[in-house]
Amino acid sequence: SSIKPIVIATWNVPNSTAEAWNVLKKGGNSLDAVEIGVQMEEADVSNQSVGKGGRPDRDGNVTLDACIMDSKGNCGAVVYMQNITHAISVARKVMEETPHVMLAGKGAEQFAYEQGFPKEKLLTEKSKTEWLEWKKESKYAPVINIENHDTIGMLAIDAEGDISGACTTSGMAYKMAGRVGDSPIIGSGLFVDNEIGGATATGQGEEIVKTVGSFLVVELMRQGRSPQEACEEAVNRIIKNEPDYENIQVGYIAINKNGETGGYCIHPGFSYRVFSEKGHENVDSRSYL
Ligand code: SD4
Repeated sequence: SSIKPIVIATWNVPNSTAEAWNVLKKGGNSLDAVEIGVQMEEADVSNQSVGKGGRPDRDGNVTLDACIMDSKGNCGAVVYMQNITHAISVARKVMEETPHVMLAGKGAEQFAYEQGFPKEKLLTEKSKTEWLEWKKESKYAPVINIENHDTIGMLAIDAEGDISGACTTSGMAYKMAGRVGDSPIIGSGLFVDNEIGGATATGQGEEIVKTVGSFLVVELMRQGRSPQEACEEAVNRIIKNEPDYENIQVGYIAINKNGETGGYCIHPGFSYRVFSEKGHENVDSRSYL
């Protein structure tokens, strides 16, 4: 007996999972659910790691990364995109309206305007003030402040049993200009295989990319691991490769075709939201440390 519909998301994002749940409960598909769900965080200026209000790069520019993947294996992504709040929806347009998977920078922005997205200023006064404060020392040490890490990755299974996922972020605060993380990279920040399940990631993107984390989690589930075991193995892979792991946070969440879920991270403090008929809860992820 599988649990469906169901939606899970990185971090404690009750509004986003509730929004996605509303789509699923009405019989909507998982692709719409994850898009509408993560849009909430993109529009929320109090979330300083996603969309509008996101922390800028070290030059003061807010640059967004996002990707989306559907149950048929289609995907779309935007990287290093400025001036557009809903990066996830541009990623979906890349998937549906172009022969490509990924658009970057000015090209992504230009495409977004052609698709009717409004130009918006993404740097809020709050994020600007904090950046100016940071600039006084300009200490380029992308130290993981685990509280800062609220990239949203979301996975959903609809009533038909079809799985989709979305991931969207403004990336690491005060990153180098042009830096792209894991979040828009299919297989790293997000991966969905409708036969098996899906996974998505948050935390220091470089480590996730180096281990192709979300693809790894899904492939481990294919080999018979539970979502929990698969997330643990993917984190262990980072621990093995990276002597500096105590200064790094990475978190994975996963769901399998039966609607079983799991999550694991390096440092305590990461949690994920689960919303199904059984209820709506914030689950504290188990951690390596
Ligand atoms: C990145 N994974 O760009 C993202 C960062 C993140 O909350 O998770 N921020 O590396």
